[in-house]
Amino acid sequence: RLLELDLRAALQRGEFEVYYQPIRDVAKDVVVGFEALVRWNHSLRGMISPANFIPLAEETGLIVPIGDWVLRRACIDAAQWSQDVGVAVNLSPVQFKNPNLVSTVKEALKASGLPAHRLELEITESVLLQNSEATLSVLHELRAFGVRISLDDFGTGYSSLSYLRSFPFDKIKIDRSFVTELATRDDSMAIVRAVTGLGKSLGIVTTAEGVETDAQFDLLRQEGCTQAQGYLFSPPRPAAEVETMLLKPR
Ligand code: G
Ligand code: G
Ligand code: MN
Ligand code: NA
Repeated sequence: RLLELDLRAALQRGEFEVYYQPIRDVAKDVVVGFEALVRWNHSLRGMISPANFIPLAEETGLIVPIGDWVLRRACIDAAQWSQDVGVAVNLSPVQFKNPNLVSTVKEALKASGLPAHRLELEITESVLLQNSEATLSVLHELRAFGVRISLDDFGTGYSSLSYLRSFPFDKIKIDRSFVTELATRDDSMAIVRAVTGLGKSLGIVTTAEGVETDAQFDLLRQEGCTQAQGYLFSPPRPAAEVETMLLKPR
């Protein structure tokens, strides 16, 4: 069983690593960015998925120093890439309770030299659920600074549509669960069509997550979805492989 002590030790020992998954522009069929996804390279247990330690990190508050580290690492990495593509970093709702979030983001940009417009912060609907006034002001401040804000896992939480009115998101990420059944279920197809249409009407980029087949990709292109991400192109890979992923034709 994982313990808080293990997480603290991992941070001190530098056992966390950031992997990157490419995000492709559907119409142009080129890589336009990468999502940063943390991994724990445990000395005894090998690579541990964030699904297995993020919940504990959130409960113990350690997601704040871990999330800060991921953010700084991702900005430093992205500033070194040969192309000016974006980098998307996931933010936990717990990180919004930290009054230093805005200054942490500004510091990470300044220290790395990464222009603010290349950083995207991915938040889930649950972020907007908690004390929304403070959260909204943080989001507005970040956006005013030039950072882009994405709504992650769209369609899986509660009253999704109202959130699109509460904040001017730059991007909607269509949850994998809808994309998986795109070619096999009419209702999933209808939902993806509605969300891409919504994105077009509102002037918001749409990104389909979890694209695994050519059939799914063809349907997304047909519907005018802006971007796609998934195993069809590449799983998340170590930072050293970013340049190879940038060059890889589909
Ligand atoms: O990378 P995937 O392999 O297994 O990630 C599983 C889950 O962990 C996803 O929901 C993803 O959003 C989350 N996750 C991955 N990296 C981070 C991170 O740096 N911060 C936060 N808060 N969540 C992350
Ligand atoms: O919650 P979030 O969207 O941040 O999580 C991204 C998660 O989705 C990561 O765990 C990542 O490894 C996973 N993922 C990315 N592409 C695919 C895919 O094509 N299929 C599946 N099953 N998972 C994917
Ligand atoms: Mn995400
Ligand atoms: Na997601």
